[in-house]
Amino acid sequence: MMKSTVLLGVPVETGASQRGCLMGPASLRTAGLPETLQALGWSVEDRGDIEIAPQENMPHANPAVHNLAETRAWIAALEPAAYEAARDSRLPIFMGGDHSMSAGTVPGIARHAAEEGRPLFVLWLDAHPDLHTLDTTESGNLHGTPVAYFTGQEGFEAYPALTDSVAPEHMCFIGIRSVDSAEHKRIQRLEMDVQDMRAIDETGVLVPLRAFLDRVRGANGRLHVSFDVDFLDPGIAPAVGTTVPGGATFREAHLIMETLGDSGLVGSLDLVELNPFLDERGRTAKLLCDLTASLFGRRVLDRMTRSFG
Ligand code: 5AB
Ligand code: MN
Ligand code: MN
Ligand code: MN
Repeated sequence: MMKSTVLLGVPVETGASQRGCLMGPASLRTAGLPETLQALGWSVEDRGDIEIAPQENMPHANPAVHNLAETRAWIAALEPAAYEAARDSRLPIFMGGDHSMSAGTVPGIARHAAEEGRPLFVLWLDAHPDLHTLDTTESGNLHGTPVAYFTGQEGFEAYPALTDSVAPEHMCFIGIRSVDSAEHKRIQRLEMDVQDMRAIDETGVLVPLRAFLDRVRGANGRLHVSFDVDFLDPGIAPAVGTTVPGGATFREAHLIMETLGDSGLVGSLDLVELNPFLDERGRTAKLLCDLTASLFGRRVLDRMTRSFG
């Protein structure tokens, strides 16, 4: 189990506003994610891409909602696949795919955590809190709904029944800078730990991150990290359909991943919303590989030692 990872490709794009996330897993492989992790001493088992069968249209009372049947099928397929990946490896990576996939990966990880007798905590690195229900989403793009679903909010009768949820107080959001009013109300009602970009400007990323990691450690928790490409500033990560200005810098993102790696608390990772159709010569995919490497133990001094040794 030590330093073993399972890679699972999740070519879902039906939850997003633009097409292209379907190519995300291929782009991460082309950028060298498996080899990067192997070079850091990890054993890598690539389980390929998960598939779903073609779906019949499934209407909803909220007419904006679309591709509901596909999302439902992805969740149903992903929950057991994520559970098995967590059972079989130290730190599985779910390569997306749009963020609707986390409505499947997080509940699967939560089931594994419950079996271990450990509470699951989730770090949501994103410009958006993804806290819509099927009734409140205005765009109807279901990549805006996973957190409301897996924290057990009402309004998800059309998604698979949730077996293991994440407690709202076990969430931490960093990078938030685009919140819809229904999401804002939910954040206040659930008293969630939401660090917007202003908080990052004021204190830097380490103050809220360390406080959260202390909570995870204190509870003997297991930590899932969900990394949405739009967490990053669009200037360094153009390959995403939902760009919002003022995102995390290159060093803020690496510092978060290095600190997460040092903590030893992370048990699973989603890499989501990469849209290779919008990338520039693979730079966003390569950046995601490097950020993942920071989480998996690559350190600047080690690199220097190697390059000068
Ligand atoms: B992402 C928005 N709140 O509901 C909506 O990229 C954006 O997974 C959702 O964070 C963004 O459509 C979903 C306006
Ligand atoms: Mn385990
Ligand atoms: Mn997201
Ligand atoms: Mn987002």
